[in-house]
Amino acid sequence: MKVVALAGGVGGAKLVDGLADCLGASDLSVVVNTGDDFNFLGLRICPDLDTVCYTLAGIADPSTGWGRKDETWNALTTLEQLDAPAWFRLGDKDLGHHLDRTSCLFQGWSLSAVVEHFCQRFGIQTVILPMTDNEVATYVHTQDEKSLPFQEYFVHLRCEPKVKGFEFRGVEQSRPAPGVLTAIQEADCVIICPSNPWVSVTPILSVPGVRKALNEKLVVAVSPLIGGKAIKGPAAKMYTELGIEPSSVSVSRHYQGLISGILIDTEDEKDAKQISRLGIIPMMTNVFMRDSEDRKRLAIELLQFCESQLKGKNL
Ligand code: FO1
Repeated sequence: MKVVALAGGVGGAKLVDGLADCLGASDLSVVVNTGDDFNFLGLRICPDLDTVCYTLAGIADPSTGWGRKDETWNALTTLEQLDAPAWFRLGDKDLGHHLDRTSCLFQGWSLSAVVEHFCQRFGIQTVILPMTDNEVATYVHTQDEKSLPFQEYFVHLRCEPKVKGFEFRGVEQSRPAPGVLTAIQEADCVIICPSNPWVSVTPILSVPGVRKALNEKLVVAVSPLIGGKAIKGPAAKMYTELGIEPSSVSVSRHYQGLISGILIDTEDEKDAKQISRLGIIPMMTNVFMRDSEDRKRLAIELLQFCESQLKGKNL
């Protein structure tokens, strides 16, 4: 079965890791959010792409999910000594990657070419595609009338400001990166990973042409919320601040018209009826991924769910 996964940060990377364990390299393509990308200290940083790449290369920091394992922090210490911006913590190994990417982009490489080069050098066989090669920047509009670049909100201000809405600056003029639409067109099913629906998945869906391509496909999501709480990150807080109850029903509603099924946690069994009423098939399982066995187990269950839906729809 050919699968495309739409992924954001750490939750997305974990599920992609499980899927890569179950599927042949030519059967999995991952389309990654680039709305979180930004310039810091003159370097181009692509956090979600790096999280997915580091995870698949087996070099991600297991304690944070982002950054490199066995990292050292000499450059960061120097930045702190110099009173330079150090709120975004870049480790030494990670920095090497940012230096190379920035230099390649400066020489005229596309972002997808930079990612492909990294994958070749670090032994990643899964196809990893940025959602676009154009610059798109997520801004968080806050209830105190500010418009914050995503990492400023997420890391510098620790998600403290109350959100009012989101903007994906540049997305209307962007084009899907080479390979994105073809991967979707050739896929038997598309999986929306348990990433933040507002700031990780919506930017991907907003790239012109992506939603239209998805409308032709079987699309299945995995809820990033368990018992009304986000597994990681500010998704639940965002729902509440936007006046929406954080629940797997709300996640289903978020993707209504796009998905035909959703994996929710057994803790949210009470939501199943309401989700079915939206015309979406819920499946209950343990959605939390503690270790690599959980990642694989969830991926197997998800692929079986997709297969059963494909049979049901005669696709
Ligand atoms: N997240 C943090 O909470 N604090 C950091 O200092 C931080 C640094 C960082 C460096 C490189 C990288 O690839 C990711 C990093 N992240 C950090 C994670 C990142 O901000 C988020 O995971 C995503 O943007 C949200 O999906």
